[in-house]
Amino acid sequence: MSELSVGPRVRVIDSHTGGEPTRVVIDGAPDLGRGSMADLRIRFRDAFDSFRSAVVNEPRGSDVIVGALICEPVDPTCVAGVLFFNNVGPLWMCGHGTIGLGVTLGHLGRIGKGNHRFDTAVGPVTIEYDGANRVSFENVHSYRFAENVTVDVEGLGSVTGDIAWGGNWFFLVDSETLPTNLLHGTENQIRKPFGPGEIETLTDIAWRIRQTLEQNGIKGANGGEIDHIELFGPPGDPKNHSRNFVLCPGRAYDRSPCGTGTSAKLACLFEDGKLKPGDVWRQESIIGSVFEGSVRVDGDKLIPRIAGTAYITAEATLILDPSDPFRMGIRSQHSH
Ligand code: PYC
Repeated sequence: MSELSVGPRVRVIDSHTGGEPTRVVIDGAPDLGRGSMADLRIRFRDAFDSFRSAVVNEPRGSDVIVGALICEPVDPTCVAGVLFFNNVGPLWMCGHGTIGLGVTLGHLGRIGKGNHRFDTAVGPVTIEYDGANRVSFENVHSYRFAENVTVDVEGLGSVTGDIAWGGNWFFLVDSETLPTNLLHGTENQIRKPFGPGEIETLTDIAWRIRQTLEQNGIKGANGGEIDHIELFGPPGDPKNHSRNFVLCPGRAYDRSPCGTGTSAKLACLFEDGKLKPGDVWRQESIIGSVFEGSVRVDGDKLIPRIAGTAYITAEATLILDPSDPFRMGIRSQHSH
């Protein structure tokens, strides 16, 4: 198995979930061999990074696209295995991508209305598909790992947040608690509710927080890298509970409310006694798209359910011309 076994043509289906794109590879992916889904993720990361870059990076893609490689599931109760990846590497799980994959497999006629399971690098997730554009999924067990962690961020001062797992690691910060010189002002400052006009400022703040966590060795459980930063504040639409801004590992912001990020948020709300099992939490993204979230308790585990809609945007064949110097994509400047 090597990158050389990657053919010159790769068939993909593109969709977006609440504005956030997913590119599902349906043909032409490398054979990852056998092993657990976590093993396959490592093999994909270590042996097929150029393929990842070819699929999602420029000139065919962009920093925003999340790729989904479908493979044989390890768990026989699942209809598909899936590995998610972005502009800088593999993700553990992806909520908007799970919704996009459900709608993509429905579009291809590979699944119908009803319940189905996908095997991911962090375990199986169950989706419910309405046969058209709506998918809800039960995520993996989500939890808060550390509460009120304070870091001194260069240019910002003291910032406090929670570390939580929702299928990826998140540092969640209430934007209302950011240093007051950033809040409710004009130039380079954050309005309430924050909106697309603040994307550059929010990106800068979140990236500084991310780098500070890294520099200080602040991690999730088992040394997990905290590579998603979630800032939240009041909603733009009073029908919703909160608006968030999620910065992903490769410095692109999530156009959707982020399925794993909303799961992490639900875990924190639950642990704070602000959300009961069955309550519906409407999470808005920075562009105003909405996921509905709720939780159930299974023994000592908290299981979030996230619902959203996805739309197919393209059916395409990527051509990896051997004479093209950028055949395998242009490396993101935010790669490690
Ligand atoms: O929806 O979980 C998500 C996600 C992670 C990164 C981008 N979207």
